[in-house]
Amino acid sequence: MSINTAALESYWMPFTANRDFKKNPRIIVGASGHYYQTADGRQVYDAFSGLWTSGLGHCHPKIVEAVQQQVATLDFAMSFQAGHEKVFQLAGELTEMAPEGFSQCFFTNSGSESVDTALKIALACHRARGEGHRTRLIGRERGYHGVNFGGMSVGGMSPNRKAFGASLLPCVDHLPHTHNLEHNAFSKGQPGWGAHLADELERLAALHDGSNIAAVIVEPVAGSTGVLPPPAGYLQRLREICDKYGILLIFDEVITAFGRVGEPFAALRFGVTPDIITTAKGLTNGVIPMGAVLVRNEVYDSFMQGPGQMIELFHGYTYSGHPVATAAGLSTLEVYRQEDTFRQARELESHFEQAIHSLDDHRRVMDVRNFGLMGAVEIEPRPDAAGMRGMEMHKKCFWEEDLVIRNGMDVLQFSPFLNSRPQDMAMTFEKIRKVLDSID
Ligand code: PXG
Repeated sequence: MSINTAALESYWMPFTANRDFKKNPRIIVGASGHYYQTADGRQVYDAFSGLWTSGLGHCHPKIVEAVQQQVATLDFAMSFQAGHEKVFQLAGELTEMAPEGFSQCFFTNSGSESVDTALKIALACHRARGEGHRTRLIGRERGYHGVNFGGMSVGGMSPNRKAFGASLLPCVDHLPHTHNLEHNAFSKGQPGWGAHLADELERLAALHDGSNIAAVIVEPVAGSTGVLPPPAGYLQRLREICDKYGILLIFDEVITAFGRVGEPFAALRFGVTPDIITTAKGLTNGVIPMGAVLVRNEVYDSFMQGPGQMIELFHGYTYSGHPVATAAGLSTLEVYRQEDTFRQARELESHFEQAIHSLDDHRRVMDVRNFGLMGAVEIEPRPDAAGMRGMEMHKKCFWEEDLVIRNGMDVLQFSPFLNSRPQDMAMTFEKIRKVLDSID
C-alpha cells in the first residue's frame, strides 16, 4: 500500500513529533496475535503489547466476537439514572478480583479519566466525612497519571507540565522519585535501596499538617518514565504513613493491573492495599477504550449518608460503562481466566529478566531494570542531543528489524505479551543489541 503523505496532514497526532513522523510515516494496517502488519506489507513483532494495553495479543478472536455481538445487540444505553446488565456484572467481577475490602467500581474511558475520577473521589470523600480541609494532593516526581488537569498536576513529568505551569492544580506536592543509578543500576526486580524515600511523606505531613492532606497517588511500578520498580519496603512505608495521618492512598494501576506483574493488581503482588485503584488498558486488552476506578467500602460508605434519592457523587461520563466496552471487558476477563494468563505471565518473568539483562554489558547501556513483565533499558544520551539515540533506536527497530519498541527519551521500554514465547523475548533483545551496535 503506498502512502499519500499529503493525506496525513489533518491529523494532529498525540505525543508524536508530527512533522518528523509525516515525512516517513510508520503506518499500521492490521494486527494479529503478536504482530502488526505495516502499510509496506511487513509483519512487525510488537514488543510493547500495543501501549501496555494488549497483553493477550492483538485481535483476540473471543474478544472480537464479544464486541461484534454486543454492538449489534445494544450499542448504547443511557448511563445516568439507567444501566444495562453487563456493566453491573463487570463491576462485580472486578471487585471480586481486587484486594479484599474493595466493593465498588466506577467506570471511565481511559487512564487519565480514571485518575481524575480517583482524585475527585478522594477530595469529595473527605468532605463527606466532614474533613473538607483535606485538600492537598501528593504525587511523585517521575510519576505519570495521564494528561487531564488532575493527573497532570500530580504527575511528575516535566515536559508534560511545562506549558501549563500556572494552570496546574494548586495544593499539590511531590514526593521524590526513587530512580538512582548510583545505588540501584542493573537491579533485577525491586531495588534494595530507597525505601527511606517514602519518609518524605512524613516531611510533607509535618509541613502542611497531615490533617490537610487528602491523598497520595503513586504508580506501584512507575511505567512511562522508564519502569521504576519500588524499592523493597517503600510501598509498605507509604501505607503506614498514610494510615498514621488518615491520608487516602491511591495506586495508579493503569499499567500494572491485569497480569502485567503476574497478579490481577500490583497491590496484591506487593501485599500493600491502597484505598483506591485506577485502571484502564488491560481491562479490555486495548480493544475498546475503558477505565475503571476501584474503591474500598469505607470510602464508598462515606458518600452513602444523605437522603437515598439524591445523587451522591456529581461525576460521570456519557460513556461510563459503555455496553461495547463492557462486553470487551467481560470477555477479556474471561480469557484471562480461561487461559490462566496471570500465572503464565508470572512464569515468563524469569525468561524476560534473563533476556533483558543480556544487555547489561553493552557499552551504551547505563541501566537495565525489570519487574513482572515490565522492563527498561536506559542508554547513554548523545552529548547535547538527549533523546535522539532513543528515537533512532525506535525507528531502526521498526524499519530494519521488524520490531516495535517504545522509547521515552533515551529509555527503551518493553511490555512483552503476557503470553509471549520465550524465544521471542530472546529475539527482541538480540535485535536490540544489534541496533545498539549500529548507532553512533
Ligand atoms: N496512569 C498511568 C500510570 C499510565 O501509565 C495513564 C494514567 C493515562 O492513561 P490514558 O488511557 O489516558 O492514556 C497512563 C498511560 C508509555 C505510555 O510509553 C504510557 C501510557 C500511555 C501511553 C504511552 O509508557 N500510560
